[in-house]
Amino acid sequence: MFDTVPTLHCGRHALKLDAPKIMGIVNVTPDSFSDGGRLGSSEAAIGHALALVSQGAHMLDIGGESTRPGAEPVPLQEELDRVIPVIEGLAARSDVPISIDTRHAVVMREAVAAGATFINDVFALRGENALECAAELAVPVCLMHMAGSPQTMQADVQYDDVLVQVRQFLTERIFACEMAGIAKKNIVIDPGFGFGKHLQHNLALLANLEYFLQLGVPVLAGVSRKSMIGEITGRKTHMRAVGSAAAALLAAQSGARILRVHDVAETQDALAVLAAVQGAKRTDYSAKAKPSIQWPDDD
Ligand code: 7PM
Repeated sequence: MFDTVPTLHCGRHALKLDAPKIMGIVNVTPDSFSDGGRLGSSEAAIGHALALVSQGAHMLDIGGESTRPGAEPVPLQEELDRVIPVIEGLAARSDVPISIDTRHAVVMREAVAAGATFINDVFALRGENALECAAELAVPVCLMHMAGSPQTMQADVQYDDVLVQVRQFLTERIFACEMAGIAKKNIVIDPGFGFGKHLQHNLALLANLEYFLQLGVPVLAGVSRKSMIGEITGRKTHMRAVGSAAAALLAAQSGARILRVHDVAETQDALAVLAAVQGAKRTDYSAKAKPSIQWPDDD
């Protein structure tokens, strides 16, 4: 799909996507690291993020939870107060690219000033000034598909063909980015598992993820602990690590280059198995080749 190995240039880091890379999720919300004070929760988030790096995360995604399905919008200043101290702390104390998960241009700008070098926008830069802002910041961006808005998306989910429609949307957003001056080498796409999708849609996307490789930009997949994993396994959020790693592995096998996950160690092990098996792949043999042994007919 790519003439050369796609490489994302995130500030001083060159993220070579020859093998799938792990993006560790760091939610900076009052409930995720609640030990009272603001400073304490920043420190807790930083500690968690550094633990993810030690488990093998190749990058970190910092989110102030304004983009979650069904979430009420968080005031801009609140989002900034949550994420900026964490980005500053991690920029000083970690050596992996830091992604900012936001749909607000102001947050993108402040986050990049604080040390973020990747923008993860579940709204695919459709927010006010977001396209212009991302073009100016000139860092790689992830464009995610979402049907509707975070408040409405699960309300009335209908697709004639989820694959065609999600790919069409992403094609249009890539075009809009290029028109705004964002280089194609700085674009990553994501079908947006769980965002305005039911299980059948999520499964269709995961089963046919190759369909998105034709767009010629790296694919990011985020299936970690999502309701689709819960529906398949019958498990509650914190018991979904194995199901999530299995789903991440399938995404990787279908060509996803970045896996956005909570359970970094488990995903790392799953990817190690994939790499080992891929390394033993014989290219001189194919299932279509004529077998050298002729089996006798059954008759
Ligand atoms: C509640 C429900 C909390 C869902 C958090 C979530 C993605 C993302 C999220 C994704 C990209 C989560 C989601 N999901 N960004 N942000 N792709 N690019 O599971 O799939 O973290 S929020």
